[in-house]
Amino acid sequence: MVSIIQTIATKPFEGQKPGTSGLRKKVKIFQQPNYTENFIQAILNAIPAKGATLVVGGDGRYYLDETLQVIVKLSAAAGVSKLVVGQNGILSTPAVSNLIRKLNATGGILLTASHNPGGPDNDFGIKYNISNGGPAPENVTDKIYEISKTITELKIVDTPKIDFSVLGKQNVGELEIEVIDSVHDYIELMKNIFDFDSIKSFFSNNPNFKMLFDGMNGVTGPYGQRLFVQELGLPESSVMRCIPLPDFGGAHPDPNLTYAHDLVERVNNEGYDFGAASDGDGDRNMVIGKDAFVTPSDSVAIIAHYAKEAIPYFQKTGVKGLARSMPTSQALDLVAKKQGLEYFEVPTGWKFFGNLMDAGRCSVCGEESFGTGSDHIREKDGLWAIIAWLNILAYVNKKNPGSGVKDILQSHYQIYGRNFFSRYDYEEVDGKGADEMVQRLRSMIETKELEGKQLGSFTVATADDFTYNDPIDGSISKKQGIRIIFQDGSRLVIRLSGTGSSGATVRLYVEKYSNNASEYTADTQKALQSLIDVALDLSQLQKFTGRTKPTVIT
Ligand code: VG1
Ligand code: CO
Repeated sequence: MVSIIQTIATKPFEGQKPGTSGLRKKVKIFQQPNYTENFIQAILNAIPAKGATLVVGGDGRYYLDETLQVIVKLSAAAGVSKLVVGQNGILSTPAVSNLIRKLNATGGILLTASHNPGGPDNDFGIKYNISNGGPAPENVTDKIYEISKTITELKIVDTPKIDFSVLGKQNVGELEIEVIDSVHDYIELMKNIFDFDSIKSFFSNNPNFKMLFDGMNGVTGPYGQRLFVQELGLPESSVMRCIPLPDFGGAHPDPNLTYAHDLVERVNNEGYDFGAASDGDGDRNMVIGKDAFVTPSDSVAIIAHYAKEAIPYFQKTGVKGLARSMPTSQALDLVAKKQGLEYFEVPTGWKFFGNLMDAGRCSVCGEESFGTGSDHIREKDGLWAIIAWLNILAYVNKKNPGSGVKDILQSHYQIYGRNFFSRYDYEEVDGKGADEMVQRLRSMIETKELEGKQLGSFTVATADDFTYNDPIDGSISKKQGIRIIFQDGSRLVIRLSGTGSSGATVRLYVEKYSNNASEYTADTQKALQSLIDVALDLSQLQKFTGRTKPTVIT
């Protein structure tokens, strides 16, 4: 059947500029007539879409269903060959990345605002990923944005509503739509990467070792259920909040000590040895143990340390190099140096790791924002990191029975020293004040007045606004964050978030290194207090934002 393509006039909307990770706005904004249509059309025009195979899915948040129908109508008119969609539109971000690669697809459209809250009054998001499975790089997102600014018409095929609950193929004119099982391919991938047998024997040899996974009412619930209960044979009491809900049950699906407090409390009060959570779309992770919190910066360093010894995937591929985002602590660099590996410091946002991985120069990478991953896909991968920790626990327990998360942390510090790290987030502050604060720091950097300056007990070595020269494609990304590095290697970083949907979010990152073994068990906030004082004083954050306290401390 030949479809009838209709042309509908439209007008550009302001601000359809993809941020750190796609276009994220309040649902109400996406609901304006033609707003979502315009942005999808801009993506399809930018790809271009004729003959394309696209993987489509999201984290189940409110407005997913409506957007899926828009994608079908516009894709059919744009000449897309095939849409591969998760059942009920459900696919985690890592699962989409895997499917794009596995199916040799042209790209994928991800319907998520990740860790931002969902529901009619909260956030929705649309992100485009390219054929390597990773977030579109800036030249592609810039193109999408340019098209969105001048768009005048939409091309649609008006079709009855597609039912995404039924597995199998259906057609809209020339467009084939295949609805697939949301979790199957991803589970297969994990089983090929990790040593599931050794994890299973670890649990059966240690019947008292209990774990708890929190899906936070986000997309990873069904994946976690399948992995931990079906595959690893753990009891149902090992998982919680595993059904994706359109508003995440009113929770903020961000796995950190503040927003995952239900998990943290249960682990503390009910005697769990290992706790883990993932965010709305499944790319973030948090790992905690009995009396232990693993900072994401330590987590990626520890995974890199054990990768080749403990994880079958890296035994096959080797570990080619390591990379972290600029604000992430330098713990990973120490592992790279010891292992004689190349390492890279890239701007915030996963898209910068993709080039390094495609060029075979990076195997394991991470961000301080609970993002950890490897070159098995081109997104960070929450469940991957959680299973990596189980795999490492199983490995370490073969040599040292009874080792828990805390022991693994401490033995890492014994080898490398400890990089104390914390992030302060000031959410939804006044945008103007935040900009002025950053401008003031920038001008202090330009005049070089900070260099050599004594701030508290710290002396500034260098200060800059981070610029990244991509070693693979030569692209240059400027103004990626204010960085103040002290003579003892401690660092302060201040940048504005690129993922918020209203106001500005200021992120302040502090890092201090210690190789004094008597400090390895110290409390992070206490260890960092003097540096935090310096940061608040130097930035005059309170004056510019009116905030005396951060919204979240990690
Ligand atoms: C934040 C994090 C960044 C992460 C990004 C997307 O960005 O800091 O490290 O890559 O979110 O994560 P920003 O610009 O707000 O600091 V996800 O899980 O929301 O896709
Ligand atoms: Co996410």
